[in-house]
Amino acid sequence: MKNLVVVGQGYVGLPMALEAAKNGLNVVGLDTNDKIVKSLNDGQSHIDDVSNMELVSGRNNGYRATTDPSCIRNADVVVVCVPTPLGSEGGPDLIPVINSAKTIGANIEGETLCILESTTYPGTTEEIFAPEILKNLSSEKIKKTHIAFSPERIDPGNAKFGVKNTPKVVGGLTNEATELAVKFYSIFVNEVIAAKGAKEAEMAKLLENTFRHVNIALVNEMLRFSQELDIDLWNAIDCAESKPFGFMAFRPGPGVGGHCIPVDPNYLSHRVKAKLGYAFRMVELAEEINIAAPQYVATRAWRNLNDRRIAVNGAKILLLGVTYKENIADRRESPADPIYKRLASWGAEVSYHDPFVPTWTPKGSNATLENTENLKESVQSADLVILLQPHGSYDLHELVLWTNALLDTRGKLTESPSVERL
Ligand code: SAJ
Repeated sequence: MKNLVVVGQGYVGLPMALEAAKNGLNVVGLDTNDKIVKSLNDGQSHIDDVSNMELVSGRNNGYRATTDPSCIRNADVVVVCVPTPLGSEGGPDLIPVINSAKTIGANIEGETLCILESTTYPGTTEEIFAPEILKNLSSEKIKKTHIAFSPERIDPGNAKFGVKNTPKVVGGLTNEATELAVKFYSIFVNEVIAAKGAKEAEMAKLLENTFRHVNIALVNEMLRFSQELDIDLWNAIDCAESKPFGFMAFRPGPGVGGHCIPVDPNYLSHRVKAKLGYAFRMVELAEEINIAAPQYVATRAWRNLNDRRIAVNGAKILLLGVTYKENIADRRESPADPIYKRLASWGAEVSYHDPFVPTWTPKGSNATLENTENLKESVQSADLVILLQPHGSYDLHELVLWTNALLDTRGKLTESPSVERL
């Protein structure tokens, strides 16, 4: 097992390719985007979590990128890390997966292990990925083609856990495929866990993210009635967190962003409905609650202004942090977009500050905003500041000193006359 091809050089494929190259494998990164391929070969990373220096050392370890799928002919292992965005019917859009499988089938030569890492519903590897690889192969080649699934567990911005030290789950369509996948990942991952099969490995990933989605929805819903019951849920969560077993703290927020948590659980509910005809109610309810979170923030902003006899129409509101979580630049499914839209629809003059976002066109609006130059001035002159993502570069104490009124949607600041917690 020396020659590896990683299909898709995004935030999942590239770090894995470089880690494998670091551990002695001959690695080719296959991507359809020739600009990305060129920049990778020039040592320019397009991934926040991969520095140019890491990329250059990857190149020195023999890593190269290409758009030419014939590289698959020499591969012992091909790993597919392509996007599976939410499709129009609520399930994953599997076109990139199908195209990758077709490409593998058209170029595969000798004994090859093919692994799908893209997040999808249980059954995809067996019912879609494998048939698209195998359908035009001779029975001889089919015997030498092993297929497995292994969920990606890349956490954007996580400085502590990376490819090597995040345990890897693998599940094959055959026991031999599982064993080969364990052997492959063990070359560059400290701990590899063999699932019963591909479906269990697919389900493990969806369970991980559905667990988060549902528990975030739980505290988001509890926050609303706690506020009306004049109970400080933030403090209650801090207290509950002292329990050393059987509890994991989640905290309310302005909404659930990213391309994992708000998306992956839908794949499961879509599959259950499509195959069994009934709803996965827990996910649907969590979805309903989390989607309403940004509107709840807008309503609390309106109430904060109203309590001070300031009309929201014409009010100057500053949003701090428009990415989907702190300390990263990723804006996918960010709650800032619906919050902006709702406040602007009420006539507020909304501006923003985010060290990671130089210009911002909120989804659903045709306004393009520039990042605020002078943070202190903007905070001081705003009728209301809304802290959405507490990026590490913010000095939260300074914000409190500067602001007339701040709505803290992350429970990071102690309440004071000028600071209201969501
Ligand atoms: N959020 C809350 N309250 C919480 C936790 C998160 O409102 O208590 C919000 C965040 O602000 C964000 C969204 O939910 O908008 C998702 O946050 P996340 O911490 O789950 O971060 P992600 O989306 O980057 O999730 C990734 C996932 N990694 C993979 O799918 C491989 C997830 O499985 C990880 O557990 C998560 O990172 C992590 O632990 O940071």
